Amino acid sequence: MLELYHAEPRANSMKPLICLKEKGLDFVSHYVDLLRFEQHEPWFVKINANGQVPVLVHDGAAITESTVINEYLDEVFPEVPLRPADPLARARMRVWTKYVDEYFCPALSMIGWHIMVRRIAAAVPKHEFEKLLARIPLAEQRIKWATVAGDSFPEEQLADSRRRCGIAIGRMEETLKSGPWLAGDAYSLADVDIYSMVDSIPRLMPEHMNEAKTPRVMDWLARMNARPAVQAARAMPDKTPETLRQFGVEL
Ligand SMILES: N[C@@H](CCC(=O)N[C@@H](CS)C(=O)NCC(=O)O)C(=O)O
Repeated sequence: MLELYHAEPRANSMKPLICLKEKGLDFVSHYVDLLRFEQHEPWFVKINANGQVPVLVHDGAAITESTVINEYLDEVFPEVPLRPADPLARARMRVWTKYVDEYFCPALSMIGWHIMVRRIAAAVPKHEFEKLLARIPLAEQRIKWATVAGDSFPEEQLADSRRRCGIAIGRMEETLKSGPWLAGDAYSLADVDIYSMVDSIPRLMPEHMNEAKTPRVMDWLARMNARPAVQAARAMPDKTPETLRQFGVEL
């Protein structure tokens, strides 16, 4: 049996949701409400000691890390392959998924936290927030929550993260000159993983991603949006309150 603990169909939660839908795999969906801080509750920390989504549970065994989850799914359920068979194309796919995790996602996440999570933190009364902070298992996440509950990130860091997002989109535009998908001829986990992040860029940083500047990325985005699996993933529960919906970013 496959179970997925996930939040809204965005960012790291979106990656395995698309992968599962592409493969047509049945799974039990466990929605974790990040805005109610369920990810730090003891029952969830028992499933993922980092207190973060997503987590795949396969026949009782928990697998964390969205990129690893997707590679695991592709290895165990290879019928609809999402990793290129050619070793060179597969290496290119992995360079992209590594790039998402190490470069693009941290930059985008800082912007998302600054814009949206700040508002979530501000809505919690101070004494309650202190208690919530104390139970966050990862020190880095505790610092991130405390930062947005305070003055947020310094402007130089935010500017650098915006710059990095622009670099990432530029790199996609360059890569798409030589093939329809990021790893070449075949649609792969590179597309799934980067789509899950890029999705919010036209809204948050339209200067980096638009028809005039990045036509190939816009075309790729339209092809991604048209995929039934992507549409099915996006149709998963989204409990973002109306007031925060316009930001559409994930924690
Ligand atoms: N490296 C992890 C990162 C997971 C992660 O950052 N999850 C976010 C949602 S996209 C989360 O659970 N945030 C809530 C929090 O840290 O309190 C992965 O790729 O799965």
